[in-house]
Amino acid sequence: MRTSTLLIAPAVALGAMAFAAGPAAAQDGVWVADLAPANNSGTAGTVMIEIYGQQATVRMNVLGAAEIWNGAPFPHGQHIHIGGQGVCPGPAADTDGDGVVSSVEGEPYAGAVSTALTTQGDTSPASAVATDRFPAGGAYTYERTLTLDPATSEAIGAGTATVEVHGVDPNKLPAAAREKMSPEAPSLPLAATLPAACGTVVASQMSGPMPDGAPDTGVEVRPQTDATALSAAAGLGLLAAGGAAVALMRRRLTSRH
Ligand SMILES: [Cu+2]
Repeated sequence: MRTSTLLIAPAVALGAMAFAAGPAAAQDGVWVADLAPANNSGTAGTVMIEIYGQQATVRMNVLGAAEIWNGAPFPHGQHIHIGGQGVCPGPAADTDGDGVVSSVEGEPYAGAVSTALTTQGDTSPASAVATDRFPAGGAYTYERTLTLDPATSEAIGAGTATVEVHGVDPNKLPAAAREKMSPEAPSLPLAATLPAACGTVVASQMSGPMPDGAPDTGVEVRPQTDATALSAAAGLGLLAAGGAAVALMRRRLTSRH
């Protein structure tokens, strides 16, 4: 990744300059999260959240996720969580001793759902378990531009927001957890909503939040172009699998809709 980071440096610098050109909200800029496996899932991923005003473009690349659920691609609920400490829960959060940390047990650490990163329609917490409107399968990319509510923007700026991907292969769970039902969706097995990967949302080192007191040059600030964002993504390792593979995954994802 070192080589590609060097190669994209000029493009990233251009993106940073675009953000520095005028007044902007404190959260305007590029935010990222590295998703680490939770609950023995083997799931990992990267998240980039590009905020401009109330609009946010969320890009995700998730690998190693549970593949099949009831003979169909396993749907993966994914959310921005706020209201906690902005950290991912460790094993000590397993208060009922079933060997896994549910979303409810993890809430004091990672927070509660504030934004459902659905593929279409509503993105409010009401869609937290809308299993028919989330990405599915063992590996996927996600991209959507949505409106962030002010509390979520503030939490991102304060470093207390996390992103979680849910849904773990039941075979990877301890016996005590395998047969349980989900605390947040009683009609679903616990495995369907269990956190599979989690990461804290932090400012991208390539294009962080605005410093205070930036001069107003009168130049209109525009969101980064896709090309710039993709270049930044390459630097993060988002495209580690190669542009062709990501393009293929994206085609698969969009062909379902
Ligand atoms: Cu979640």
